[in-house]
Amino acid sequence: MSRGSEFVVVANRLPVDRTVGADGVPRWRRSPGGLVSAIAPVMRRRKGTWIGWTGAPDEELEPFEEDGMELYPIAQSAREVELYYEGFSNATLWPLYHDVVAPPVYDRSMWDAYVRVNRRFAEAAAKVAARDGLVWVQDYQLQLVPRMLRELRPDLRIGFFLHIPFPPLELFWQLPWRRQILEGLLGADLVGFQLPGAAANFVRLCRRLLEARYVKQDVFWDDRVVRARAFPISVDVGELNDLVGRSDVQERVQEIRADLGDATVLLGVDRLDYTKGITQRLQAFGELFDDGRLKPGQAVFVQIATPSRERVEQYQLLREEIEQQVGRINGEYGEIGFPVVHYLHSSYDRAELTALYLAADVMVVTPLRDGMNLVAKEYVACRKDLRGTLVLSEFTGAAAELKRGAFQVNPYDIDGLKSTLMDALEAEPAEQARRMRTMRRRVIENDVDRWAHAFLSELENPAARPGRDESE
Ligand code: ADQ
Repeated sequence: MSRGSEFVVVANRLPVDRTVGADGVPRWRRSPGGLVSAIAPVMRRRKGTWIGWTGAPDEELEPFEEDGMELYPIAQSAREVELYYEGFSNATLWPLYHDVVAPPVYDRSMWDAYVRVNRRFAEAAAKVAARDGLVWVQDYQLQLVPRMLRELRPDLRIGFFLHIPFPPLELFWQLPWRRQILEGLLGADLVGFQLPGAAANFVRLCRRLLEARYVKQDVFWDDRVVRARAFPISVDVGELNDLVGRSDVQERVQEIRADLGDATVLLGVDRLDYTKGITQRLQAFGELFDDGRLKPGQAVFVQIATPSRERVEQYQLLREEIEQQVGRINGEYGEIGFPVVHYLHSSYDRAELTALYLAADVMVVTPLRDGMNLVAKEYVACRKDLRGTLVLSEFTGAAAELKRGAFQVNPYDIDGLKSTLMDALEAEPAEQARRMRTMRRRVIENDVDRWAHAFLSELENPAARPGRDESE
């Protein structure tokens, strides 16, 4: 790495997971998901390096190569994982940025760890990036990196993308370290958000909190122009298309359908997270049986909820609540061998997930707040057959693009959710096809490659456009 990398990605996690091969030897495997598959080709083309954590505490590893990518591991001690990752990232920023649907924890030792770990990432990026290189920092765990990196390496072009929502001023204002976070982000040349509204929140905060001058979504800071823009992320349509075409996947769809009987299948696929609205959707589904609008045998709900952030208290409480709910509904309406809610904790591979999407009649996506929600887009990308309906919360980023084809809901409105579930369940094939076609057009047109390309071209082509200052 003597001349350094022209392209550097900085993310909390490396794009690989540890596995054990058939021979018992530990190996790395590329992590599933669109972000990695969109960025990996760019990494190979541009001699890229990815800086991130392996996911194991107290692990010091030398840089290594995997799948054509240079990987640069960053160590985190067990205490740092507790304070920086589980603490400031996931107990402070995550709830604050998701409409405070759970109370954020404000703790100074968590903040100190956040600063310390962000600095470690920034120093690594400063070390590996080539002169005038491009650095792309990902997500809320690393919001201080742009500024720290700029101080170390003013020659670099720095982009930042936030995968989660960016809150309105009234909420962000709570944060004791609001100024530092904002100044951290302003170290970038380009700050990307999922939606234009989030970019607008950011610009408004720069004006109110820092008294920064701005024109439209360009903020003037430190003799530089920082662009705030929206780049709605998407899914790898090509990969999902290939999976849908596989005979083993199609066979698996038949098996799943046969196992579930004649019932209409509703499906939820989420990380077990309080922002996803899992309790609201289960409550609505349960009440449809209470009201007699659904009968056992007529509909089943398959809820896949992968455990996540299990050491954070709010996540433990949520898990207990959902387990009780599922127990109550099944106790009331299930029969031996035929539960009405199938609640599964496993993490599935892409093929099994695709089979589940294809087996579902109604995909239920009801977050209370979500930056985008890729599950909704994956479902649409898989439904080449133009069957199935999507129930989609208004509070997801995906709703901005899919609202015309989806059955939109406000997940806080349980009666509304119940009626919408029934509408989606009862939609005729012609209506399903009409809606699905509308949604597919958007998803196919704007897939994850297009997203990565849009962000990187904007970052590479700085448009200096001095204009009238709207803040005056
Ligand atoms: P998440 O909050 O994790 O992402 P989401 O966008 O739905 O939410 O992505 C989840 C991904 O994990 C999907 O690709 C899904 O297929 C996969 N997944 C979920 N459950 C799984 C399981 N049991 N087994 C295997 N895979 C599973 C954050 C933000 C979102 C934003 C994304 C991307 O919170 O708003 O859309 O980043 O920017």
